[in-house]
Amino acid sequence: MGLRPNLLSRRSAGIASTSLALLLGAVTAGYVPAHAAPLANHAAEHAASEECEPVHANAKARPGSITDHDPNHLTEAEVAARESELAELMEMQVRREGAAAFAPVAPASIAIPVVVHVIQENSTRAGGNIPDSMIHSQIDVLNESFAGATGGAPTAFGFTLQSINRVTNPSWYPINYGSSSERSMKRSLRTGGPETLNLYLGDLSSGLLGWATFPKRSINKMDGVVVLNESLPGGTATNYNLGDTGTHEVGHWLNLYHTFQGGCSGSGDGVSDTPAEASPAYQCPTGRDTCSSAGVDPIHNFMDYTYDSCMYEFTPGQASRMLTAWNAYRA
Ligand SMILES: [Ca+2]
Ligand SMILES: [Ca+2]
Ligand SMILES: [Zn+2]
Repeated sequence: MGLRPNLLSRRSAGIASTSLALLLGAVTAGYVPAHAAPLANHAAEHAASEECEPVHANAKARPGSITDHDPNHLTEAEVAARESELAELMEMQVRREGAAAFAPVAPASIAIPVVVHVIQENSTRAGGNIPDSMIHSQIDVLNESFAGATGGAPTAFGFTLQSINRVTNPSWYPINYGSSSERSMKRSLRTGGPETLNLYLGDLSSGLLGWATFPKRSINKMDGVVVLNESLPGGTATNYNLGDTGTHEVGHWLNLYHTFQGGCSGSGDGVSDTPAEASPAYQCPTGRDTCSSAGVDPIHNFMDYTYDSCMYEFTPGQASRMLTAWNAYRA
């Protein structure tokens, strides 16, 4: 895809409806991601298959490109439906197991098994053959990020690499967001239960940096995280090659919304300690404050769209939200 690496920018999102796609944005004017189709179309396209969940595309694109489209942005109705489902699941679980089911736990006490699927077109680096060392570094970045070692709050999660599965299949490369080939890939490769993080690496369609599925009541084969191979530490995706696309996408997989979800009004991202933000922040702006409510924009948060070098934290509220979701959906 000719759009790489200059177009790499994981910022600029939009929500399709079911998975989170990070767009490697293009500065190219008028560039529209292939999956930026209207939500209704997306939903219809997926309605035929039970394995297709509404994906909230967490597309990241370059500044100035598709920022108006945000194919990854959930509508307020979608957020409301998800929040209501979570509340219901929590209530049922508390009834069954007591409030202890949602009690705090020690940092990094939950070890998430990670199965990495390296999708390749051929055996060359350009064909997706990235070295194991990059994958090990990505796992390190996840562990540091979620431990709060880069500046943020510690979370309950640690990550353990379970296996690296290399698959050469030109028909799955690049990984095409929302496509039948993506579904075929996941149906063939996904392993483990709801607790297992399946991480798919490859070149991605439409300049995307990555996408992920949110947890849902019934975890199916589509569950997982897709990340641009060259966004891993040491990769060629300039400004997005420190591994934070992986961190951001796993944040979605653990139920976090973008910090700019809902803009300045309403419940926003459902987290009280992330100041509301009107829109995604790109690069690493100084003094950005887009909502009159308290606090400056959380541009250093992993769930915004800034450069990898600019994002380094989760908040205690996000850590709590992820643990709740883990207990409700994945434990
Ligand atoms: Ca917030
Ligand atoms: Ca503010
Ligand atoms: Zn996102």
